[in-house]
Amino acid sequence: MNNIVNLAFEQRLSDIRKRYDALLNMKNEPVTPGNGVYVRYKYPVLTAEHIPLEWRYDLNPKDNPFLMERFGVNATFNSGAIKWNGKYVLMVRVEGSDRKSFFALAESPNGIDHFRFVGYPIAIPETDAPDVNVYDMRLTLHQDGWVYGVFCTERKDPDASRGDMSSAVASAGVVRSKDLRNWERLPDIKSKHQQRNVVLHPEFVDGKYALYTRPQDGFIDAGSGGGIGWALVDSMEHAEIRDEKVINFRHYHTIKELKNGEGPHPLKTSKGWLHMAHGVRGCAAGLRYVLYLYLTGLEHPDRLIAEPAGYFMSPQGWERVGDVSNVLFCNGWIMDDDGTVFIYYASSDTRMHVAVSSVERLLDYCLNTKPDGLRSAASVQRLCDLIDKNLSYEKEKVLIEDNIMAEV
Ligand code: M1P
Repeated sequence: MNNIVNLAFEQRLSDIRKRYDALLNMKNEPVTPGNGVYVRYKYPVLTAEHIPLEWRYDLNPKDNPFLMERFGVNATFNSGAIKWNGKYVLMVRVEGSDRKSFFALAESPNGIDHFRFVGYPIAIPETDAPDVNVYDMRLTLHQDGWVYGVFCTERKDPDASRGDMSSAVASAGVVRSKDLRNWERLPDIKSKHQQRNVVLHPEFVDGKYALYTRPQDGFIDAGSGGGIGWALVDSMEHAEIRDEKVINFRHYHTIKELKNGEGPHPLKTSKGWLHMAHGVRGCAAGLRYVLYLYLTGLEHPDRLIAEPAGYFMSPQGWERVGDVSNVLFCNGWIMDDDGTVFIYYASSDTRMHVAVSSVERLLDYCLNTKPDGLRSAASVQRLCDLIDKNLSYEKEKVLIEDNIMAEV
């Protein structure tokens, strides 16, 4: 019997390893021609199936004769990103089948495939008030030399009524590191509102640390918080958001009418700070999360320069389906020295993808796409202007071609 079990164990392990190796070594493929702004890649860069076998199984046949999973992973999504020692590194939100999220690092040599988890999951030191759930870390290599990770820490609402097992309080937790392996926990950022999607700007502004914030009335509801906020704080060791002003507003009947939130920290470009954010609207099917871009001043990262109408990316095809369907979320991107931008986005709170663009293209998109006119008539006008432009260009082309023919 033991022999039979052992043979079955070995066979199953070999099958599982083969499948796992094939997944990790799979080459990704660009989906061309795309829309000219970015190119999506066909396969997700990380899924629950990418979790190392040593994390999921007890590999000792005596203790786990059926070779069953001992630790279930539900999803790998909403990842921070950073280029580190030449590798493309993601700080992944891993969600166990017990619904608790935690962080783990995955890296790739080229940014588009061969991502693999490294080392152990990250043990985030706790504060005096233990976190119940931690997620959505944004990584910022700050001018002060530290890599900061700002994430959402969630705890049960102490004012929840008896029997209410859902109400929670969201705050911004902070860790910092010099090697991405050892993380020092700093006090949570103090704020009079609940906060999610808090992001640290990479440079000092007026000698202070600058934060993108998202004040919200409740755990889910951004309510009277008008959009993405901006706050300067003296120190990250005892950060407190006192004066917060909204720098990117929500508007009626737009892709971000219900709420919005800063994505990763903005990228510094020759034309200004390039921001990625998510916008949320409600519909009969529930909430719909899309990604959008906006540009702010180099000297004044809190001043809007440009914001194209509508979304930059929306869930497509099977990206629309998952644990929380109809969601794209991005909290990590990497800009290479040659201007290539790797956009790491999650679909439907389930898996991670990559799309590739360049600073030049993203700036062109931001500066040459008209802003939202906020009315159907304005959209029609925008479209008619484009059609007119194309028709007159066609005429001009015909004239030029006629002239050339005449000269010949
Ligand atoms: O489920 C969609 C997203 O919902 C929240 O984002 P926001 O605070 O902007 O609504 C977060 O829980 C996020 O992790 C999640 O992807």
